[in-house]
Amino acid sequence: MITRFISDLHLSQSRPDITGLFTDFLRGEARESDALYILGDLFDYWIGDDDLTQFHRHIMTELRLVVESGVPVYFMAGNRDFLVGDGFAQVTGVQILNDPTVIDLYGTPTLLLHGDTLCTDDIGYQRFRKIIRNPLLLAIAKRFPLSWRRGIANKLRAGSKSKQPLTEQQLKAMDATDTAVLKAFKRHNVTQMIHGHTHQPDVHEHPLPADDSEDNKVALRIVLGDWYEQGSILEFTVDTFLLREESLKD
Ligand SMILES: [Mn+2]
Repeated sequence: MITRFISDLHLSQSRPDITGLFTDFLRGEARESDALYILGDLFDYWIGDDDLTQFHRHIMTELRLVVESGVPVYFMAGNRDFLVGDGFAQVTGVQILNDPTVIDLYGTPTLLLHGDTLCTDDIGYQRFRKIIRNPLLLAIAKRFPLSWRRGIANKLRAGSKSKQPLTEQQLKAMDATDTAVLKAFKRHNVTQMIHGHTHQPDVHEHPLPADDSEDNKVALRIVLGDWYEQGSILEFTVDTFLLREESLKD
């Protein structure tokens, strides 16, 4: 059987092609999974579980059907959809995971993160994250009227370049740093990590500091791709894995 991981779909009403690819995935191979993990930025913006647009209802129904087919679906918030909450979980049956979480992936302890906490060179972003993820501020923000939150989201969105492919320099500045990656491996005592956020799908091998008792070990870090010009799916089985793309239909 297969456990599947996806992230950074940035679903929005303005991209029916991506939404279509995702719903095809949910109606098809997702239902033949041991579990489906969504590691953040499923939505381009999520301003609260009370923002029940027709588009959001559609996505929630599709997720519910996967859960009802018997496949556990897990969601970890990204920087775009950290306001996904209990209301979303109740309607969809999706289980919310904290960032970070360690799971047992076919016998290997595996660290799951959205990935933004690893991008420590992006100092401006880390400062912004600290402010917007402050629990007190979040509690207040959730009480803002929906129309206010929509206004704020639209402003943030207009100022964001997420709709454009990033330059190589921008990508490097927002990539995970080796220091943060090694720290995370150590802190959680794992040698396998899966995350998204950087939109740079790849498989990295990180040599770990030498250990007296054993030979030098290597830790595996798999970075999921975004769903912008294609889909990106990580498939894990008991003995192997495959990070693959799914083409958009013409
Ligand atoms: Mn992100």
